[in-house]
Amino acid sequence: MKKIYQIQLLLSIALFIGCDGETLEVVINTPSIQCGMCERNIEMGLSNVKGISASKVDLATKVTKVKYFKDRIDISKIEKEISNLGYQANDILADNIKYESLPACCKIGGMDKI
Ligand SMILES: [Cu+2]
Repeated sequence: MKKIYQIQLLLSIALFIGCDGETLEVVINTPSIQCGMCERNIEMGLSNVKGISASKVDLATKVTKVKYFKDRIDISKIEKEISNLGYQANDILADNIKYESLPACCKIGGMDKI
């Protein structure tokens, strides 16, 4: 029984890679995220960006995993999109105006003040 499970797992990995010709996944450091609202801000914001198929923010490790279509968008544009949402993405600093418009809890150190 265990063997069947392993074979199925291998098959599903192979299928995943096989169907994955067009999409890539990148892990972007988003060190300025503070809380659950930040997670939603980024995930909701990126869901509206053409060429991005999925994103998942991990608050604990402060990284954002992004799946994207490589022929429609690239990493530097994704970084820019995250910056435009008010958050740092790798070496790209957050857009200042957008950052200022974030709720206090989403600003750096904001969660310490609550
Ligand atoms: Cu937040």
